[in-house]
Amino acid sequence: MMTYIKDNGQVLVAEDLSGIGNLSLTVAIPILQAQGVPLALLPTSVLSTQTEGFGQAVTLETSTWMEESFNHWNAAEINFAGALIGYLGSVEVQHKILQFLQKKALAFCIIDPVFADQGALYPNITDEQIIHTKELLQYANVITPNLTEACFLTGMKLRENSADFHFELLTKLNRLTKSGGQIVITGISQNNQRGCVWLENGHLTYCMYPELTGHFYGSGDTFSALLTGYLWKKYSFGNAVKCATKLTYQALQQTERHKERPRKYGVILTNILSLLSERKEEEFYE
Ligand code: PXL
Repeated sequence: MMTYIKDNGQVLVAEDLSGIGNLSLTVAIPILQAQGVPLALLPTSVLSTQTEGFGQAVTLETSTWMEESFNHWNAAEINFAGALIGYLGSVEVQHKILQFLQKKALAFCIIDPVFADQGALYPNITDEQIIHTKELLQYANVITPNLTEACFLTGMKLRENSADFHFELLTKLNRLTKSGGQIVITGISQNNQRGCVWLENGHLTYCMYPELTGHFYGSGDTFSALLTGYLWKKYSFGNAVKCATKLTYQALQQTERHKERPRKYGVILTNILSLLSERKEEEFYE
């Protein structure tokens, strides 16, 4: 049986709005809407395209508008039940988010530290932004770095996947979050499978699906949005991670079937959105 949560405020979703490329807000909005989460949207920048594969994107800075929106929300007495923080394209934007988190002290705060993948930083990301990302993580009770981001955040070298390596990464990442914070590392590859790892009562736990070929832009944003929705619906952390991983896999399977469509256009969500709105996905874990 599903447990519906009493609506006690909006969930802030702070990510970029990219004109081309199904990722960030473009995937978070439909996923969270289909999960019934009340949203407060904060585009942390407006871009002509996502930053990879299309050349230099045209960027609209939104940090001044963000501050004014926070002031307006205050005046309009908008309540916040939580936040999902994703891609933040500049130090100014990070600073505005930090001020918001300091003021609100939210108990439900998911931070996806989006700044790198496949062993490298995303275009235009600076070392200074990584330092500020760490500052933000202190306010998170859930963080969802991919393996590359986990290494940058902990200063550990990317090495052969092993249980010891994953345990060490998770332990070090734990020190960066709010006390009692939970961490799930995505983009783990093992034995032709791909998925994520987290600690369940101190034990390493994996959720893996058959590896699909190639890179999927926006897969992390899809996962963090799904996870936020399930946690908001009060699934246990382990079940929320399993459901989010399963649906992310289904979205990537659908994306992969469109062989002629360049991956830089992001993730195709149509199948999982109908699963979410028909609530079929819950049969597996409830
Ligand atoms: O999916 C991560 C992401 C989010 N937002 C923007 C990006 C990327 C990855 O490249 O460019 C703007």
